[in-house]
Amino acid sequence: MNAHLTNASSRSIIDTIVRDVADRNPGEPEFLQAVHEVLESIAPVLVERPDYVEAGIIERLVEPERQVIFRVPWTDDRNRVQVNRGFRVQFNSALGPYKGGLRFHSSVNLGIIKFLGFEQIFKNALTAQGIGGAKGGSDFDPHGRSDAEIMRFCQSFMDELYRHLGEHTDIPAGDIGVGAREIGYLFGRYRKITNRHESGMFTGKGVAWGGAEVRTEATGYGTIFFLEQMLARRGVALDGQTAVVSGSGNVALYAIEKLQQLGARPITASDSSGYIVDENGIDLELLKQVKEVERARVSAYVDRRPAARFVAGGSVWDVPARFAIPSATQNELDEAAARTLVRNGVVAVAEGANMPCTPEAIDVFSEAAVLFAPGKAANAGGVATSALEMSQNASRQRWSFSDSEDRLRAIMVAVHDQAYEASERYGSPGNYVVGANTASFVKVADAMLAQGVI
Ligand code: NDP
Ligand code: 2IT
Repeated sequence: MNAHLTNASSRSIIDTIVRDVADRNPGEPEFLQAVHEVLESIAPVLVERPDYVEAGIIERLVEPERQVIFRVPWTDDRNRVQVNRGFRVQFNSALGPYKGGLRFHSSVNLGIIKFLGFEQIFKNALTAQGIGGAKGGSDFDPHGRSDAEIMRFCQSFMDELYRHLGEHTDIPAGDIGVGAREIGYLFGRYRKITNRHESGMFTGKGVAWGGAEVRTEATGYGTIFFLEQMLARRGVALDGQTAVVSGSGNVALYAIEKLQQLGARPITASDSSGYIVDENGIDLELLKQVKEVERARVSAYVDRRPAARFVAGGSVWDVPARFAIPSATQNELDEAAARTLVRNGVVAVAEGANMPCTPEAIDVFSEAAVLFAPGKAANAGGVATSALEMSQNASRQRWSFSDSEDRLRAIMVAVHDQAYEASERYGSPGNYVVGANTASFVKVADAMLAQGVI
């Protein structure tokens, strides 16, 4: 059966599966968007590999191996009981233990966690670090909560989640709303419940207690390393050019830092209240002070930097620049924003966030021959460095900052090259969406094929 798949029959198999996924997962538009993007890319792979179709690889890939939803009750500072919902979606473990971050944000629901977990399967495959894909989180909103409230929430969250975790089973890390502070409380509670100091069951830990050098910087740095590779292939310089960056969290701050180290001039940052523009280049120490130390809104930056301006609401993509680094959240850059960027002369877009560009925006970049790096490739440096943290924990070693950064850079070069080569092999040279999706899909599919129907 299926010995000779044509392009048309391979597309029709994919269309049927996409329809089936839509029917089986109502009310989960982000998950469908992520599935659609991956499956759209892999038709040329199926033409060559009818054995994947016969083994039901795609139908199995789009169904998580395990999904956990749980109650997270906690008491706020006014002694009122609050109830949130916790999630962990263990999507695919063909390549290694489940690995992926936790997101605490009011918008979190099952569909969001499934989209993130699905993306994580392919991203993790690209890193070549032997890690499966997962994601978790809660609809808890940390904004404005005291440290004590954050701690009580994290402890209650871990009271349920711990039974599903372990260094050989499932290893979480941070994502939106989960940084060093939350990881500390989560890790501490896990230790207390299990009576084990199992360093490798969480990544993104403080460097003083088992964390890896460069993990904090890794996602932002890695995104810019990927950008550097894309530009080098086209002979475009990074040095001296302007960049618009969205977000002002972990990914955005360290994307800005690496852009500056490489001689570029990032001129924006944002949060859900609006964006700042500083034509002289962002003062990173000030921005870190505002966001990481004071945990204030991004507008506080302009109070101490009179040459900069704050725009409430609005779109940071209205600011003209050569490069765009969306680093806040999904679907933050739509078709209209993409057209504005193109009109203003953007030459490359690298996704620091997960799925920040809508499919229509990606089409605009593609038509305008703008270099485009999809998140599952461009932001893979975060999880790749998490895997380096796991290696160090397992071997009780500590690698220096510069050694770790060299390893991160080498991984990002390899991620770039794999994606580029696959884009050529499957007939879309320079299309990194096709390249990243096909290169990673083949790795996961081969592992699933070898391990039988499970
Ligand atoms: P942080 O919580 O550190 O920062 C998130 C930033 O994005 C904040 O400035 C936040 O503003 C803004 N933001 C979040 N949600 C929204 C929204 N709905 N609308 C507008 N702005 C929003 O998160 P990270 O920097 O860690 O994550 C940013 C992105 O990068 C996410 O897509 C994440 O999945 C992805 N990513 C993260 C990795 C990591 O290692 N941390 C690894 C790979 C990808 P505000 O405070 O106002 O909400
Ligand atoms: O989206 C991501 O890759 C992350 N939030 C990081 C996951 C990890 O396990 O380091």
